[in-house]
Amino acid sequence: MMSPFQKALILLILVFNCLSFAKISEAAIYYVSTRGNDSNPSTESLPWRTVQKATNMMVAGDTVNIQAGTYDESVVINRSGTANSVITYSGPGHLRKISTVGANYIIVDGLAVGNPGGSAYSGGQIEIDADSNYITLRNCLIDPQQAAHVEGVVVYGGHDIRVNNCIIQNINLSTAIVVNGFNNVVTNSVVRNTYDAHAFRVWGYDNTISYNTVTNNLITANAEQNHSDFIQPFGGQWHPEGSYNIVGEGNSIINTQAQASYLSALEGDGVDANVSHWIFRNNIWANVSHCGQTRVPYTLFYNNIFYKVGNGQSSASGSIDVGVSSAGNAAGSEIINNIFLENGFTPGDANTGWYVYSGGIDHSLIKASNNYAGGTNYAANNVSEMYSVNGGAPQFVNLAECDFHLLAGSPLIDRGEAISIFNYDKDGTPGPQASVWDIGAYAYVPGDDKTPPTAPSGLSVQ
Ligand SMILES: [Ca+2]
Repeated sequence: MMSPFQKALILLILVFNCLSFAKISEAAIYYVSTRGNDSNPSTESLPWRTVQKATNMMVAGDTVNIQAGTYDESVVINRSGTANSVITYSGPGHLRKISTVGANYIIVDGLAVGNPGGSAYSGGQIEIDADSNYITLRNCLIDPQQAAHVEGVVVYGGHDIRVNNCIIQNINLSTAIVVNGFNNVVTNSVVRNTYDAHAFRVWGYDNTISYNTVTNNLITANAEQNHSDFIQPFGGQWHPEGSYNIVGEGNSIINTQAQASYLSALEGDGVDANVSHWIFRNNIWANVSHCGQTRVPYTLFYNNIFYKVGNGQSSASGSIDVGVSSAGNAAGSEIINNIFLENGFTPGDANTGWYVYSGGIDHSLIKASNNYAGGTNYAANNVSEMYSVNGGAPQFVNLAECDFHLLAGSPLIDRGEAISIFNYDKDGTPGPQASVWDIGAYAYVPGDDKTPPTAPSGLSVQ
């Protein structure tokens, strides 16, 4: 029988042990260098040689600093951090490939990733498996150096994946970023210099593609792919999980040969996956050679700008083709508060200089209103828009530089319809300004239009 004193002593020892245990789990910082050795202690002066050594050793809270140089490694990350103690892989080193397998709470920051050995292989340069969640890729350069059929980043199905401020380039006959799963975001990144490749393919649900720049997506003469898109989902036998509640917002797709979009609900055997409810808002498509299309129910286009989209088509087209075909039916779609200027095969054509309906889609199932179409005729193509602005100069700050902010005298100010599901413009300016929405991706902010001020008069020197 223990005395009260003995019991208290044992309790005290237990508490002390717990505190001691907590104290020893401090985060470590490791170093990897091309001049290192994996039997080193991994200090800055005595670093490891391989990133995989770090991958095998790190626990929650640890960081590895991968120093400059090329590491001919395809690293597999399969150990997890926690919500409060992530595992961080920090650059600037250059790896061949990174895969996560069942890993959570990982940050990959400032690395270059892609094929440094020059040999091609299938898959992506960064692959995040379906059992990996809470993964952040940021400030990375992802470059397969035109190796055919190699993707940049592939998210196979996890959630809470973030790709932020990365550059993905030199993608050939593949896709720069593939997203599946849910609650995943690709933002503030650049996709550039691709060859017969798509910038984005997106499946799953509640995923967001925002504030990215897509430019110089080239279509070569001997492409084995018949098209190249800014963004594409499809259903059918290959993707029965579908693609729905997807948001594309604030992106700039500029100076590129790709299609503006290519949204089809059905492909392959016609399995009816749920591909629907896509939202495009506050995006700019400018100097995009090929038009977009949607065959997806409830594709919502709000406050976008389409300028010189589809000028490279070989036949009549507009900027976006909203219709019905074997690929699906865009019934329920909405086209509101957008700008259409000089689009299509013949940009001045009254029928095709803006958006078009195709396949005999029932116009009454589409809501189109409050759009601006420059120099074209809204009475054409059997479309009658309510509250539109048809023709006249839109008065942008600098059209030649694709600065689509509105000048004070623009006829697009206060001509938009209030949209309930978001309330900001491409700059993040809360909208509507002055209580009434404007047409286009930028809300007019009084006094912020760069209009040369009127010279003051009536002043005198005292
Ligand atoms: Ca306004």
